[in-house]
Amino acid sequence: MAEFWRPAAAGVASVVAGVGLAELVSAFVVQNGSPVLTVGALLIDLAPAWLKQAVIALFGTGDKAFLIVALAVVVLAGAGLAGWLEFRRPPLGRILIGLGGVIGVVAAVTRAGNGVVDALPSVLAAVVAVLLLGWLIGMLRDTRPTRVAPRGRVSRRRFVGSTAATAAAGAVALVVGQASASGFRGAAAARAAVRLPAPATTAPPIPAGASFDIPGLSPVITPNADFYRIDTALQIPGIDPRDWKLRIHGMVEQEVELTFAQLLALPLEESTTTLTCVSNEVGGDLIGNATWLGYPIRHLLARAKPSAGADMVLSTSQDGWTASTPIEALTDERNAILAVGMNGQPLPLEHGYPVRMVVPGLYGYVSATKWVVSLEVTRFADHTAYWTERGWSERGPVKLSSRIDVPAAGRQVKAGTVAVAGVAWSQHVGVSAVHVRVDDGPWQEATLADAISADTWRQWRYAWEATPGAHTLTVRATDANGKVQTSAVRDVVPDGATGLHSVSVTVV
Ligand SMILES: Nc1nc2c(c(=O)[nH]1)N[C@H]1C(S)=C(S)[C@@H](COP(=O)(O)O)O[C@H]1N2
Ligand SMILES: [Mo]
Repeated sequence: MAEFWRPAAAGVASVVAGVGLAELVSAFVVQNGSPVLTVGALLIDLAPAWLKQAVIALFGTGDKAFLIVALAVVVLAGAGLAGWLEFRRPPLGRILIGLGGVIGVVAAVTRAGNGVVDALPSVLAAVVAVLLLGWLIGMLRDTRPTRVAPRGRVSRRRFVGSTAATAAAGAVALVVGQASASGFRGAAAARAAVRLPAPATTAPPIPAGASFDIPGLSPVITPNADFYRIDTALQIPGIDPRDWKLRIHGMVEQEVELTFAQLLALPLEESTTTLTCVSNEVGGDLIGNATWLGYPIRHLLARAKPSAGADMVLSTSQDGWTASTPIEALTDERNAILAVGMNGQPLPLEHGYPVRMVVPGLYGYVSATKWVVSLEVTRFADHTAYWTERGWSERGPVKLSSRIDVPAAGRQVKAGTVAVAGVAWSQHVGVSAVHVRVDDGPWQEATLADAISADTWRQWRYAWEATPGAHTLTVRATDANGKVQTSAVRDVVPDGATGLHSVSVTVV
């Protein structure tokens, strides 16, 4: 076993150095070839719906950090194995590293918008790692005693020092490369320079009665920094707004092209819309409400004149992600927009800068394309979108739901009057009532805050006369059509969770 750890360490050091150098090269020379990010992105694309859901359920918006850590563990284990194999049976270790390089090349060239040059960092990583492994394993062999050199031709210490130096150099290159991914920095600077025009139509003011002042209750407008983030982008697309263009094409009479400057020159409208993820579990936090600034997509589609047979618009992000939206959701009177602003700021990079879609009433995966660059008018029969190819439903209307924010689950509260409060939503329909039940008691009507519009969530509160003991609170919303939120428990796959949110608390 003694001769497992030394060759394994040589393998790890070689691979860290190869990958580190490649990250450095992809930060400064070849933009989109980062082996770590492209292989991670390939894994995301290959992941089935249940796996995506399991990772989001476990790690929430930390799903990407989890992926990177998991990938690192697998790569390092593979590198250790390669070192050991190389020591026992050369050139098996170098062959294993070569195979890893092939995976990197495949991942790099199959990314949307990538070309053959983007394979260079992965090729470089593999070549450098193979050479270093050959060198380190050769040195390790020379530490063994021979007849002419009874204590070995090379000291153990020199092998250990070389291995450590190789690993350290690789780690530094990796960190510097990651920290200076230049496309991203450029986009941040360009965003800082954006001056949004004043809206031609302002959003209806938020009624004073839309917010209750209850600690722990979600604010009615979610600050940008707290807004949930869900997407497949390990590396946020860095788009220079001067290069941004939207193409509207497909089954249209007239193709339309729009630059960022042209978009900003249009009469922009402000609207407040609640966005929700289909992966949001009952009671979950993958939901937020913002005031958006944008231009109605229906006006742009009217310019393009869709053909009669079209029933879907396939929107594509600059990184190749796609969503299929029923065309009527983009042409009817609802506020489906191409958004450029979020709560008075240019869109944050992670929320789709410079331009995204926001469509009231539909889950994000079928409507809210960030970094959007293309709208293809087409038919559901002719095209499928990113998540529909991975087991999620073709249609994704948001389901009526409600959540208890306070008291938080597991809390201890004092007997007497306790404020129970939360939010309820049924985008594009509106919420008309919320009821709360204590244990198996009757449903009691909660007080609703004023609605901003049918497209936003609504706060609610209920004054509970709490008696000592363990209690369970359950919430249920009713929409503007009189439909009551179902208690039937359904999983998020394929088209959104149902069931009622409950929290258990102890009253003392
Ligand atoms: N380009 C791109 N846009 C995307 C996604 C994505 O993976 N890539 N995810 C969608 C999903 S599933 C949701 S729920 C919303 C989330 O938007 P947010 O991150 O701004 O909250 O973005 C949508 N737009
Ligand atoms: Mo989502």
